[in-house]
Amino acid sequence: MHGFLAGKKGLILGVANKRSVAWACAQALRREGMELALTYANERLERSVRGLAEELSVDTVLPCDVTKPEEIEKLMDDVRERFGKLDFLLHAIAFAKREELTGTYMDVSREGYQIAQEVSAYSLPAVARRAASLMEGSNGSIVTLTYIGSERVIPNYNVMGVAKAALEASVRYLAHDLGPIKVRVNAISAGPIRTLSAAGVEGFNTILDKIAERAPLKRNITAEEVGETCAFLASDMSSGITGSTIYVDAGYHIMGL
Ligand code: NAD
Ligand code: IMJ
Repeated sequence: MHGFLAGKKGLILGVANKRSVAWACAQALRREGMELALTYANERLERSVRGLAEELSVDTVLPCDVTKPEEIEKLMDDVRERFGKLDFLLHAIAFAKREELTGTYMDVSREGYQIAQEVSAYSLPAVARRAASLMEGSNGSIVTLTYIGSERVIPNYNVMGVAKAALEASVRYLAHDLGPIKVRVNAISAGPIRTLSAAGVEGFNTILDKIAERAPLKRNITAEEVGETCAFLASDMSSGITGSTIYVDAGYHIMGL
């Protein structure tokens, strides 16, 4: 298969359904010739993810709930067996309890804070460490997804904003750790996209309207645009970029007023 990712092998964590940002990334990576493995978080998602994998002629579909260390271990063993090496890892995972994503941040519970951090932030170093040994000597690339709620206050994003701040800091520390073995680590800060993770967010339509009004490009972004940037960061075209957060947000983040 031709394309600028031909010969590369990638692992994608975070496909749930057709709307998932990770699915748009998978499509772009596959189109450019990358061989892929997809994971699903639990049995409820297995059918959906297997169906999507089939659409892209991806035949490696493996379970991985990132809160279970033995599942991460098993995943990387299976990837080693299947692929022998790894060139790319996409981390597109976030979770907080729904009750934490409304009201004041101040009222965050100890448990709610821990869960958001564990699933949305700790999971990156947890998978990166195990993926890194498979990436040695292959100009590897690791990409995660973040949101501007890590740097500015977005009402209701609350504990997720704090977890994304930790995630972005992790990108920098991981870039420093893995630079010597030529593995790059970057984040894409995406504008709002209507996915399962955005469903039920209070005032989501109003947020989309405000972005279209204020962002330099006067519109919202698509999951496909995130997919294209993901393919760029996976490719050797981005060989000089590591530790960065790249905005795919129609320019919204530059605005002051
Ligand atoms: P999504 O709901 O499709 O994806 C979230 C994924 O996280 C799902 O596949 C889910 O299975 C997975 N997940 C949750 N808990 C997990 C666990 N314990 N183990 C393994 N996987 C688990 O929604 P999405 O919008 O595509 O989200 C993907 C990423 O993009 C998230 O990190 C999100 O914060 C980020 N993001 C989304 C937006 C947006 O507006 N949708 C904007 C910026 C960044
Ligand atoms: C999420 C909450 C509040 C405001 C929000 C979002 N805005 C956007 C999102 C403005 C764009 C989506 N986003 C960037 C996320 O990272 C979502 C993470 C998320 C969503 C849910 C919903 C369902 C649930 N738990 C969740 N955990 C994390 O139960």
